Amino acid sequence: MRLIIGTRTLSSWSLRGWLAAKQSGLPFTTELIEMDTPEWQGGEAKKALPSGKVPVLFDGATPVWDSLAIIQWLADKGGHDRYWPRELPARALAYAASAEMHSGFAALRSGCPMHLQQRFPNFAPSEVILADIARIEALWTAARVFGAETDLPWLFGPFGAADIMFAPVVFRIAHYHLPVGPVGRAYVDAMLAHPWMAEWVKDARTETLRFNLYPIPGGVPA
Ligand SMILES: N[C@@H](CCC(=O)N[C@@H](CS)C(=O)NCC(=O)O)C(=O)O
Repeated sequence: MRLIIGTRTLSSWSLRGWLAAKQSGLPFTTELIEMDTPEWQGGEAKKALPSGKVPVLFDGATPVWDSLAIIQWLADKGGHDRYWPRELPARALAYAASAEMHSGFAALRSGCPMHLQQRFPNFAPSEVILADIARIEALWTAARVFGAETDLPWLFGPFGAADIMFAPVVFRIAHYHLPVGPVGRAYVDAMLAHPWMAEWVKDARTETLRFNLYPIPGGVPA
């Protein structure tokens, strides 16, 4: 399998696709497209992707695009238990929370873009960003009722699809110094220490961003 991603520093959706591929336990290669270039919009690289966006997983000649579809494809191949809780009430919450993350939280996304080479110590979150964070922490708290039945720190116990979907939020909370309560803090700390998250950050910090509008004003090196 080949996974097409964007720059690790900026592409939050690519992080999800990559974590999903890692979680499958199946062999895959990663190919990075630099989207912060003048050639990207309207260029051949974009046209070669079904939706013009990353991540895309090519399983042989079959393309699967969009992070949630990639998770589902890999769950079909590698086993749903690798991604989704086995107990039905937990599974229902994991599906719903992941879908809510996939389609929601616009204020947090646009107000706090993922940037793994910068931190924003003086960032002042708006009311709508704080409301997004409160809702996310409520979802995490509900998930941890199930997760706490295990010795594992991930949302539903074993690392899975919901953790993959919320992974970029963890970086946003850490880099923009967003306020969270004890449940959120413990989860953020656990995720930041996860070896795959650390590997992604390490690789991100080697990237040179050439053409985009970054660095974001107010940021200091991470
Ligand atoms: N819903 C999609 C979102 C994918 C997405 O928006 N990817 C961004 C990068 S993080 C992209 O490829 N943008 C390039 C463009 O729009 O030109 C998913 O879940 O994968």
